[in-house]
Amino acid sequence: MNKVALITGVNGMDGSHLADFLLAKGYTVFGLERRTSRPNRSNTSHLEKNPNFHFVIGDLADQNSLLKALNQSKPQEVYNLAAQSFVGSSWTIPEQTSDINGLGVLRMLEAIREYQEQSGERVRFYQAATSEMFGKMVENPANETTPFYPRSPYGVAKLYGYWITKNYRESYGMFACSGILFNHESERRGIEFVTRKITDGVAKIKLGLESHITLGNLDSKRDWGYAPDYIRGMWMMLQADEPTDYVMATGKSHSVRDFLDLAFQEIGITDWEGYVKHDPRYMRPAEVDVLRGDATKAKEELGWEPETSLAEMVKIMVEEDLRWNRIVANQLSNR
Ligand code: F7E
Repeated sequence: MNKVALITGVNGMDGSHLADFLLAKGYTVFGLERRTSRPNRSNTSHLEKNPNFHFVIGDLADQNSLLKALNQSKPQEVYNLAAQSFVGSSWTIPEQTSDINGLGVLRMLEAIREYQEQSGERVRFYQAATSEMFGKMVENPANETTPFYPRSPYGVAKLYGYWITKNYRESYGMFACSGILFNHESERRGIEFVTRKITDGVAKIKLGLESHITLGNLDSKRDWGYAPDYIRGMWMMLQADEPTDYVMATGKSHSVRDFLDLAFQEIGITDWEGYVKHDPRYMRPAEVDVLRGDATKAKEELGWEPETSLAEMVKIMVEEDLRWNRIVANQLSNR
């Protein structure tokens, strides 16, 4: 019989890539979606007619809706990818960030416990933890034993999600694990994140639609990988014999400037300084200066490794943003 998975945050970058990945593996996939007057399905509209894919209404802020979603979908695997995922906004809405990214994980774990008890079925649970938990980086590169030092309400809330997942594994013997994923990006990334902001901006500059990109701190460094590689890692974690936590990273760190170099190269510009403006609005009250991960455990135990280089990923993202911006520009000029 085909496996069934429930994905929270299915409309996001990771959720939509994971849905594609699991459907290709023959899963039936349920995607948890919050009730809104106009759902944002820009990453998932292609799934609407797939007979093996179903949206299910639910919210990490509403415990009972999670139990209902589990009863409706009857999954063997639950991937908790829903979150307030933008670090910058976590200072503006710290309480909501903590509620969803922290307590939301607890609500899902409790719902799974209840569902398991009622149905007699076993569920494997994946929690989307993050390199933001390392924040100030006590050790570089960071691995699964590195002490945490979060630098934002986002990182602090995610740390609760990580610990409660570990605690439910140890308290109740649940198959529950966290993927401590370093930054991963794709052409489906939200436009507010620095990578997509840059590739979209570069595409608009190339097409004559914009004259510059406005950014904050260009010196911060991130360990950037390609999201579909990390999605494969999430799935591998839930196929393992034993539940445990894994760091997933490329092991290489690049600055925002390096990313700008690669993106502008794609449109034939080497001297990009004149195209980038600075605005202090995009600076953070406390910055994570550098992130770099050591994914040796995932490589040795799961055989996981990232396959796409940063340059390849930037190329994919710029090409997709050129394609998309051309379509929008043509539509506007035909009006
Ligand atoms: O910022 C700097 C900014 O917002 C990256 C999320 O997936 O990865 C992501 O969090 C860096 C920061 O991602 C702008 O200050 C400069 O140092 O793209 P970001 P993030 O904060 O690293 C982690 C692993 C997650 O878990 C998160 O959910 O870029 N930066 N200028 C800027 N950042 C933004 N957004 N916009 C700027 O204009």
